Amino acid sequence: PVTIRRSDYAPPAFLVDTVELDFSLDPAATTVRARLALRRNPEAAPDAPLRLDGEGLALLEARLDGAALPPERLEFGADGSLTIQDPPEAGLLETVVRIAPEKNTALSGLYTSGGNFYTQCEAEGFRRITFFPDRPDVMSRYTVTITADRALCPVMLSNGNPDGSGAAEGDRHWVRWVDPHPKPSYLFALVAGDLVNVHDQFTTRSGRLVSLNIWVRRGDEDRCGHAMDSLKRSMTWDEEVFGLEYDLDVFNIAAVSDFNMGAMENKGLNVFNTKYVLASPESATDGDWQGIETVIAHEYFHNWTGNRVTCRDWFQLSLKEGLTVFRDQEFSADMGSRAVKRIRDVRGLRAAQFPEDAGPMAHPVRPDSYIEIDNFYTPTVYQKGAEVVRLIHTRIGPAAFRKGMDLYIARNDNQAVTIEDFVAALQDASGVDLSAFMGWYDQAGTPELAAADRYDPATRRYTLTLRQRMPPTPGQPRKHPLPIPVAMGLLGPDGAELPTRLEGENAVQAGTRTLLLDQAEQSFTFEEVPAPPVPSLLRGFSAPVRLKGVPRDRLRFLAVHDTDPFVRWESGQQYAASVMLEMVAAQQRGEAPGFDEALAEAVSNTLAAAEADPAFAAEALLLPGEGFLADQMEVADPVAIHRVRRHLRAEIGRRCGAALRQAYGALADTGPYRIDGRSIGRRALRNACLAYLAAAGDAALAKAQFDSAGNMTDSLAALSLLADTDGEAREGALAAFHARWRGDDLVLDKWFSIQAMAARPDVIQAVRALYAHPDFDLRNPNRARSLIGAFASGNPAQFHDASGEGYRFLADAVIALDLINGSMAARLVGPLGQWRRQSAERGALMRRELQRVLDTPNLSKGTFEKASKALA
Ligand code: DPP
Ligand code: ZN
Repeated sequence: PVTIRRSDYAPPAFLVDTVELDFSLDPAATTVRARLALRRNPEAAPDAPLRLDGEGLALLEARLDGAALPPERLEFGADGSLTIQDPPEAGLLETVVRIAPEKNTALSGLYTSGGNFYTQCEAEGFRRITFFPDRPDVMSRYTVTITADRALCPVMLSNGNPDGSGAAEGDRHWVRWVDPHPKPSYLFALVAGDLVNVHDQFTTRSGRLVSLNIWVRRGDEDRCGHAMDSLKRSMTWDEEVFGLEYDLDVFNIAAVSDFNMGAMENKGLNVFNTKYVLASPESATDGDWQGIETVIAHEYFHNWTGNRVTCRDWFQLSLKEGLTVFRDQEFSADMGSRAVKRIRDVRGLRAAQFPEDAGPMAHPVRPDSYIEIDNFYTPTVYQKGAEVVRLIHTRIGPAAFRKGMDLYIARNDNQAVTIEDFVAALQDASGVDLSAFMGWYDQAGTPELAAADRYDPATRRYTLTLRQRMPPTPGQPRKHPLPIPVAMGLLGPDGAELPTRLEGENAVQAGTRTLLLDQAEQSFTFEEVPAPPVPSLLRGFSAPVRLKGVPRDRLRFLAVHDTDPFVRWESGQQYAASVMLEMVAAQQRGEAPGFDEALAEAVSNTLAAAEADPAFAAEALLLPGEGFLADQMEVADPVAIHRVRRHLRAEIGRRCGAALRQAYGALADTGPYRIDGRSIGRRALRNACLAYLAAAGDAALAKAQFDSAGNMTDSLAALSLLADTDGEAREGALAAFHARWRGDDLVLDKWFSIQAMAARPDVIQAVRALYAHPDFDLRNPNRARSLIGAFASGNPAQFHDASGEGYRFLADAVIALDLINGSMAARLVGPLGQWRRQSAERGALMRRELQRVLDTPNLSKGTFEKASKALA
């Protein structure tokens, strides 16, 4: 497989101003006629060849300006591409190809799902539909005509606005779609089939009436309300916050149950995984409702950050993804509790991105090279990319950021640009030199931040010294310091926030201020500090770094007193993590685990104050996750971590039983089911209490909740606790859940996941049995993730079982899946790559399985890249 390098970028040889596509749909044999108005790119080398990407296409016809191209002018590449010999400077190239959508199990290009047609073209799926320069810097205007059997495909959709329809030969009919906006091929979409729509409308600020439609299978119409509401809220928010309006007369969303990703922002025709569209109170959890709001917003926001202004090449992926995640995070923060949203996002970043940065696939937010671009739709490109945008936002402030965004869009509209173009706009609008921030895009790894301080009572000066250090990552042995905005404040001995004045400033500042650490080490001296303060650092998690070495007494103090809710939460978590890591060490030495009273005290305090903000209290009650703890150990010990966490939960459940039971009872919902922030927070808190009580041995309460639950959140919370237990209640609940929900794929996914993540010694056998279950289908990405992904990523103690059986299962599944859908297989192989963090024995077993994957004939290049980099 070939490595593509960012430094090799060259402009496209030919541009395509317009594309006309005629589809004649048939599941077994679809023909695609493409007319490309080509011209040589004045910015490319004058003799660059006319090479069109293609993959698995059967070419039926090729004409240039109306004349058939003789075979000697057509050169086919081993990768499926087509090169036209002696190309003209400009001309109309017409090709006809045949493809078989029903055989397309990779779900990239044009495929069928439940008898309907869908496309997925990002990143390189368009070449599986027609011959084309399939790269984002070729932007074209598309006219798409679709013909199909009227009964099979009553609905036929593509990008842009509708432009006519009519009868065709026999039982067929046609529709035409015209997209007035130039776009790259990865934003092309086609959806056709027997679909029904939920309709609404939206009037933009400047008066454009937009028809909104969500297209689903018959029977799913009544589960689209939340997605539609989320869409309208997103449209309003983008107008109000960024001044960005929708630019077509229709906005279509189509939901499909076979989908590799969460959703896709195709111009005017978003295609969504059903998971992020369909929701009813009975079938969706609170997490699902929030996921829908976020993903709908994310894809909608791409219309400007991604579609109108797109990426020059795939190395710039974070230009659209990091920025759009930042925008959807801000949207969700505005729709609910900003503090809780931030806590959740940071939790997610640490669970997925920090380990990636510390593992074999560590890469900068803007990677330098790749073999398979699908492997770079990562937490680093998305979540860390969003953090980097946030850093700049923090550095220049919201008003300058908005000015910078306006400038970015004004300068780059309808163009394919780079991350430099983005940073340049923010720099020019703010007047702040942002050049050093490019380091965040180009350097992989998570910086470590440490603080030391000194208070001098004689001069009342307080000096805070901040240090950064960055461990090496694959291919980047040496790192340079990055600019780290450290939002901070000082607390007095009584816990009150002190006003601050830095040496050289004339006036004191109240509240949070931001220090910029841009050297390896820097000292900041505060004057007129009345007493030795406690510093509160990294408020709101102002940079994606690991803050190390805060003493436990300060963590306890900050957890109670800090004015910043993020630091309050964080300090509690860090305190618990430090205690738990010590318990893990004791466990490894064969000592009794012990118990730190402060943890029970913290739970009691949290419960006592929970009424003010139940969602925050629920976050504070959760102990640090097993992955988070493993990530802080030199050599992880997943089994010991799991035991310690279980032990601690049981102890807390026992010691705080009365308070937990009392809170559990008081939080019971009496009224109708509601999904507002407060109701969601109350359910989260109540279920956190239930989890502690169950850990302490009270399975009856979980069973009672399962039997009486009126919504999926409560039902699933109880079921996941029962799944950890032994005996009849467990079997009965799992059987009842299956019987009730076997017709609902999204809910059945949860049934698989719960069993895959259960804390039981026989999970591997159970997972193997579920793999053979009649409801399991390896070809459906959601189902594959729900079993294989949930087990390998969500059940570290069992996945890392000393027998190596967990590793063997994952490798078996990856090898089987690679034949069907290489991109999904590559995604799932990841956990085996973390072998360096495991003991020598586990590491050897993991490497053996990686090698077995690598030795498989005809491995997809994506899985090859993941497995070979993991072994390197
Ligand atoms: N569908 C993916 C996303 O929206 C890739 N663009 O992030
Ligand atoms: Zn995106």
